Amino acid sequence: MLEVVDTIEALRGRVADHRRSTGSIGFVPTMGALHAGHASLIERARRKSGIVVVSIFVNPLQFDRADDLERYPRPLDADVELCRRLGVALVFAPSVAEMYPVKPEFLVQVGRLANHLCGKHRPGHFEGVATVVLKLFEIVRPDEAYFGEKDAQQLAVVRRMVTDFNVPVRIVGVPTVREPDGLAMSSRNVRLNAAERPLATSLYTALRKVAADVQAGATSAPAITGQEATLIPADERLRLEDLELVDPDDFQPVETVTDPVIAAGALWVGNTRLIDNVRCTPRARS
Ligand code: PAJ
Repeated sequence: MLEVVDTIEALRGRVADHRRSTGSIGFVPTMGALHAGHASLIERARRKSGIVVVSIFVNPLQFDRADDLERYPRPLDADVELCRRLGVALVFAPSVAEMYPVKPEFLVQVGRLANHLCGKHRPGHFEGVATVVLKLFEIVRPDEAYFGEKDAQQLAVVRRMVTDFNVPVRIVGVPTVREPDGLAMSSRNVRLNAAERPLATSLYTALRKVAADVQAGATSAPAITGQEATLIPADERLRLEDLELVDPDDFQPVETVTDPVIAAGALWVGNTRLIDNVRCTPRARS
């Protein structure tokens, strides 16, 4: 039976009850507007963990633009219904006042991992993510927590944070779930209008071509990304913000590809910023 709680105290009480009866606690933090990508995290958690806790909280601390925060979809009833169908035991859906009763004086500062890509273009974003994830870990105290590879930089930040702070949780990365045409599922996709939607797939097309180039033996990152950026159609509604090859662990740009790298990109489609990434493995050297 699914339970929905909105206070930290109630959540802690219910988690403690479950821990006594069912063993391990799996945790899937989300901002709601759940789709098949979130569902795959929950299904993975259902297979591995005793019970699954899902948090639904649109975290103001990680938004750099007020309009993005305001426009973020919040279909709570549908989200709870999906969680029920997926066998989630507990949904934690706190208010902003419950999570931040006063303006926080302490934030998790992120080092080099936040210097590039989303960290560069969205100042304070990863500090906001790391801070809320650490708070949620303290509230839920999960044994395992599940994060999507869709947000590869976020996954790297969370992995490193639990290492640096000795947080006793196992982080599990889950592959990106895509629409049939390749577009990575995202809560922001609903903002794309009918004219914008077909344009949005061009980022994944470019990223896949980057991966194919690396696989075929190309090694110069600027040459590869410069070439494949041209796959983004010249359209006034599209603006490629990033197309970079980065190290999978520290997210620093790579100039010459010798080991596996992540090709990461951000594309503005109208007023919506979409991100995606693909892992690239160089051809084995003989
Ligand atoms: P949100 O964007 O709701 O994503 C919640 C989780 O779902 C993240 O781990 C994200 O990587 C994963 N996810 C999103 N789209 C996916 C897809 N297409 N395939 C697989 N996984 C996908 O990420 C956040 O929320 C927040 O930053 C949060 C971690 C909850 C902190 O506020």
